[in-house]
Amino acid sequence: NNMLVFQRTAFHFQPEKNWMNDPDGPLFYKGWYHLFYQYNPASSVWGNIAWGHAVSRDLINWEHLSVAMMPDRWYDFNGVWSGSATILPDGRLVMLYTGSTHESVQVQNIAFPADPADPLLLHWVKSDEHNPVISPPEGIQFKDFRDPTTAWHSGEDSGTWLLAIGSKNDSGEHAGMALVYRTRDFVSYELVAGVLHSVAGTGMWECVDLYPVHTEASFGLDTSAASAPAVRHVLKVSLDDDKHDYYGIGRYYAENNSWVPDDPDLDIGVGFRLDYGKYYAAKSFYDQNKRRRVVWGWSGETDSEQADILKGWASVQTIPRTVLFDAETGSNLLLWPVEELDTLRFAGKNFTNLPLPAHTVKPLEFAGTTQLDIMAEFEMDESSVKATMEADVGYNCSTSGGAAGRGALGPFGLLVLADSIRSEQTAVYFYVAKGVDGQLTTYFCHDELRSSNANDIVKRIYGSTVAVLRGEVLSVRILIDHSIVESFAQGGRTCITSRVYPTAAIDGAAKLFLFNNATNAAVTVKSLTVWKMRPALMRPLDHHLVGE
Ligand code: DQQ
Repeated sequence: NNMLVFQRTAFHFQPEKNWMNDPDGPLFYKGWYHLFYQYNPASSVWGNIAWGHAVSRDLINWEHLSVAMMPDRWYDFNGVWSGSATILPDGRLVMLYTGSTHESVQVQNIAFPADPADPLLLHWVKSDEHNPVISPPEGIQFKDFRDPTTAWHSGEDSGTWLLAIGSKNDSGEHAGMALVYRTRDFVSYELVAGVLHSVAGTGMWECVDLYPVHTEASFGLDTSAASAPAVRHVLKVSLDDDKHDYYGIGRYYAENNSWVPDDPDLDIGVGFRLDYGKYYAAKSFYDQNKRRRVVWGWSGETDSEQADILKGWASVQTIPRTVLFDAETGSNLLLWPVEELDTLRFAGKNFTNLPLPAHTVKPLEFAGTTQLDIMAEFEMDESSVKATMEADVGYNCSTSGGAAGRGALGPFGLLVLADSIRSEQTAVYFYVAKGVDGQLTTYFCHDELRSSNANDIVKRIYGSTVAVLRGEVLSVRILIDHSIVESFAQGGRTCITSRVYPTAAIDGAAKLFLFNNATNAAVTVKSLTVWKMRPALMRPLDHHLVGE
């Protein structure tokens, strides 16, 4: 089936076949980036979870390696679940992961490279002598205890490490929480009193991530970097209940085991999301090679399980994104595709000052539009903003009319993966609302409602507000890769990932359009650059290439 073949991505990470979910234990070691991932070696639906493994020189081109860890011990018989890598000061590596035991109890286990001199880290040894190293503590349900983080130095003394594990307190509040353990040798652990953080009503916390960000410098920080005036700590949590990744920015106090959000209104569950679309179980790592923090995120399928079985695969990883604190707004992160992605660009074409009056749809002349990187800047005409008299309050991307809805100052943006008659299209757009006080609020959304004519697809309208500071134009970067559309508004303040399954808008039939469905706003596309994207290398490791 042609359509199913077409959905495979060309520059996003995917195993050769079968099911994948969370990214695990990402790290840089002896010249190679390693990605492990939740993997079913036997089929394209979730189950038999093992750790798949791939390596890369640049985070974009990948060589597939053999499965790193299979569920072959009593302490991980029902799955080698998610976990993280810690690189010790002497260069040794420790992998901590959750095992679902033969009785489905969630325990934490350790594994080490069989040969630390092997840059590919091909073989992993689980510590049968010590595993499980942590079992669910008193008062915690045995299925609510998983996904250990990378460990960080506690600061107490150089030999002590701390790490967090996601859980839930079921005493009525349905509070998700992160527990912290202390260890010196990664073999024996002690539960630290209290909880790192907890939020009532959020349910089970999966794939917790805790890391420092610099508030002024544009480089990343090691997970163990000490607290300092210009350092904040990001707490990221994957909420099992609604399958979104939330983060807060705050202060971490090792001395009393607590993380406190800078703004309580932006706490986990109510504040920002790493991505507003189909994106879950993200995990970051500090890339000591390029001194940056990089986050991976899992983008699952939104077609049917039956389609996944026919395709023989399910899920992709989003393009790894660098993570920085947004010094301009002082309140959110900036996520941006790693710079290495730009090496796949070719045949760039630039358009400038394209008028986009209210109520127009314009095709963009550009052939071959299924693997693209697009950067666009929009500017609303001042006079049409001034002429908008009526206040527009309570807009919400998800419950709005999407790209077809009409407000005074939006929606406007791009239609991607569209066929010429637009029986299919995925809309990426801004919507500006003028409040009673005359202030503008900008929303950034994806409308998937017409993304496919197939009838087994979950289609949504995703999005959120995005901060636009004085003097800034509206800007968006869009990555298009067959069945995935990843967008970054205002330099990565708001990100949205969509999975789409066009049936007509494929191959040469896929087109790009600019649209403005506003009733008032006259918009100018100040500049728009489109690049075609080469496929990334993604193949089984050729041992002849290894060396150096
Ligand atoms: N996926 C893993 C768990 C984790 C969940 C199991 C999040 O460790 O909590 O495949 O997607």
